[in-house]
Amino acid sequence: MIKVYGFSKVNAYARGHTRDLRVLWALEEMQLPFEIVGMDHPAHDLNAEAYRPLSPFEQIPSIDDDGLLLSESGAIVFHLAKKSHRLMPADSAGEAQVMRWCFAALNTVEMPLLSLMVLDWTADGSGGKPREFLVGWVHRVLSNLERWLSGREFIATNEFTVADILMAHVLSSGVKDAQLIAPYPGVMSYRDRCLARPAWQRAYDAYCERVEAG
Ligand SMILES: N[C@@H](CCC(=O)N[C@@H](CS)C(=O)NCC(=O)O)C(=O)O
Repeated sequence: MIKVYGFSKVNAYARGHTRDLRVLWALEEMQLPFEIVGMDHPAHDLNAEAYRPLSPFEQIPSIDDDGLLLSESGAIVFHLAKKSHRLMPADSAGEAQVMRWCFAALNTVEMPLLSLMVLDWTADGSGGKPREFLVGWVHRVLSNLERWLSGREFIATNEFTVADILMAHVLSSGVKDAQLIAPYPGVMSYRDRCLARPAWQRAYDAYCERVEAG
């Protein structure tokens, strides 16, 4: 049985947005059986020596799939898709497109969104040039995404894939300021279409019931 290491307790700001939700969503979509190992962030469960083989950077999510230890949300959902033959095309050209968009979600899109979020947490509010630069970077990425999504239902192929899980999660958890995404109706409706899936709702509701804020 797949063991998923996910939060049991995490600070209130992060609760509901953490990356274990990507894995839990994928597992719900794939209908794979799993058990959760709850990790208490304030109690430093992630920093335990025993956890390092699963997650070298002491982070969530990770999995133990019958002895295969994996971290990195992108690697985990990709592995699960290959294993279950779900949310992944059977042909290698289709698989390459899914891989392309998994990397795009985590590298090209998440990077500017996360950088801006971190600046806004840590800055004194004066903004200035660094913020102006990051906002420009975010708009460049979102406007290109808007163009790509025009006439497309999903990001990588005609079907919903694990790339959509990563992209939709990045576009929801990575955007704290609704004004940033407001000029991109195609991106917003794509994100909302993905988040309307029953598997996301089930994963999110179970997470909210289980994970404490602290
Ligand atoms: N690149 C990693 C990032 C994982 C990550 O940032 N996890 C956060 C939670 S969403 C975490 O464990 N933070 C706790 C910490 O770093 O102490 C992935 O996609 O899985």
